[in-house]
Amino acid sequence: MAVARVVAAHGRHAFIETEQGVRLQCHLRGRKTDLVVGDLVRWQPAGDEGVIEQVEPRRNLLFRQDEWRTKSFAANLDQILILVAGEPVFSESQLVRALIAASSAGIAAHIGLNKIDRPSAELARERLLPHRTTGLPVLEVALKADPVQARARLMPMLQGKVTLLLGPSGTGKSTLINLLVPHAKAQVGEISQALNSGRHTTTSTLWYWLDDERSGALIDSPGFQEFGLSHIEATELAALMPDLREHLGHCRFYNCQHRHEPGCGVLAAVERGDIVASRYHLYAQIHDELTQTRR
Ligand SMILES: Nc1nc2c(ncn2[C@@H]2O[C@H](COP(=O)(O)OP(=O)(O)O)[C@@H](O)[C@H]2O)c(=O)[nH]1
Ligand SMILES: [Mg+2]
Ligand SMILES: [Zn+2]
Repeated sequence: MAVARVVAAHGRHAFIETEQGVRLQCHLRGRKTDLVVGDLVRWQPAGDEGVIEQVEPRRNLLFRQDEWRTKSFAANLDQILILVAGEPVFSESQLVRALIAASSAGIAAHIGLNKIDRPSAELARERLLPHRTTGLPVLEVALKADPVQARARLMPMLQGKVTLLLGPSGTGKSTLINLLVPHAKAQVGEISQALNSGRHTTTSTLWYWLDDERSGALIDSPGFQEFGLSHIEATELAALMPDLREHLGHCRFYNCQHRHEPGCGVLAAVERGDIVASRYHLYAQIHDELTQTRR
């Protein structure tokens, strides 16, 4: 059976791309699972459409989960790029949540700071400093104001890789796609038309090739807001935040939750200023959420 890649998905319906580069509509046989962009599937032709018989095991899967539902972004990723800007002001909580989800899924992350032509970039730069300090790459660009430089800064990181693009709306994701993806509209025209017709008017997650050789790809995805982390264990949370992780292993109690315990190495690091207080507050906030959520 031929193997193909899912380039757009809606539940058990999907667009796949064959190894020859042909895109066609498919549906998944049975009720096994939902399809996700980036999935590799085994399929067979059925009329002018296709039937997916099997989803290959996923190398990784990025998803968010709240009390009520799980929403997958994409599978089999090399990395994520979270695009933020000085305006609209980004939520540190959302950014941290996306980074925690990526870390938990074993997916490398980069941050892109867009609109550095604007005075508001200065404050954003400052807010990103704790991330930069943990070794997270922050690439500064002005996708619209200086596209040549933006391309030069982003392409080396994107080339030959599958990258999921995330970020709040209004930060420049579409601008990035249009700048870096050749024939972006043509690549997904038919697909977004089909997926957005009828009742499914939400914009969808879509796969774009970065080059004609089809070696690198960008996946554009909505849904950065409300980044639920119910799938994370409260006890593993600290290890998923690099600046906290660095101070683990020095607590008096082996099962320390780093909240109010005496002799806690993390709290001591916050005292000393080695962990930024606002970062610790986010930890405490998410930790509360994870210990209170009904499982
Ligand atoms: N000042 C400035 N504005 C930009 C830049 N890049 C994008 N924008 C603007 O930001 C707005 C939102 O961009 P868009 O790509 O639609 O963001 P999306 O919602 O993330 O897809 C648009 O008005 C863009 O023209 C930039 O480098 N500098
Ligand atoms: Mg957009
Ligand atoms: Zn502790």
